[in-house]
Amino acid sequence: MIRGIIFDLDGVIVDTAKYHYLAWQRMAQKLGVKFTEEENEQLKGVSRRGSIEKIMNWGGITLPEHEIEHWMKVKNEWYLEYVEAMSPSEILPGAAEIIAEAKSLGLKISLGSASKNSQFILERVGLIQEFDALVDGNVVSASKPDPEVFLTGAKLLQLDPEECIVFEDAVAGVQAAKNGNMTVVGIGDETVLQEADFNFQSMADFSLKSDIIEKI
Ligand code: B16
Ligand code: MG
Repeated sequence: MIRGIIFDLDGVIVDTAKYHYLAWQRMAQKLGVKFTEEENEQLKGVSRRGSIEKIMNWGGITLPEHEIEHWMKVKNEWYLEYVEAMSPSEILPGAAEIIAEAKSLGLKISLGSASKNSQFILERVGLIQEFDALVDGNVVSASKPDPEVFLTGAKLLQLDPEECIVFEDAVAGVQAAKNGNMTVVGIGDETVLQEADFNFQSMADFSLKSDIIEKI
């Protein structure tokens, strides 16, 4: 029986990938390396450190540890300038409705995100009060596809993994949920997220009860 829902943040509730892109691109320009939108796609669900390591790798550069730390800090300050300006109008289509449906069904709700800025983002878009638990990059150390982020969410909701549904837009996130024995709904390109149990192009394309819960 399903008792809880765990939402990824970027790509499921809000599109912060575009702000990560602008901030990483600004850093890449300062470092004199190329960084494309296609490469940014590959950073979805990847931690901040994992992201800078990939960008250095693609650009064919290495940096000493103190410079890596410096650029992660500066990139995050630039990123937060964009987040600061976010409002509820940036909630992705359907996301608020699915959260409301989950509440009306009496389900508990957790976040399961790699971001260390998740609380601030949820505050900016006015959804923070909907969550019973927040699990993000400040709480867990292992990156997706390790299931730690989702297993911690289930634990905080006092549920078994089998009682939870995860919503994810990244391949590593779908794998993390499967590795944690949870039902996973892939949001986005079905051919990319083929390991998910259910696939929808967006959060606006289904009803939680009739399209997912009643079909498990
Ligand atoms: P931060 P998610 C992820 O969010 C993003 O998709 C990824 O691009 C970002 O690098 C990561 O969070 C860390 O974010 O720099 O804010 O700590 O999809 O796991 O909600
Ligand atoms: Mg995501």
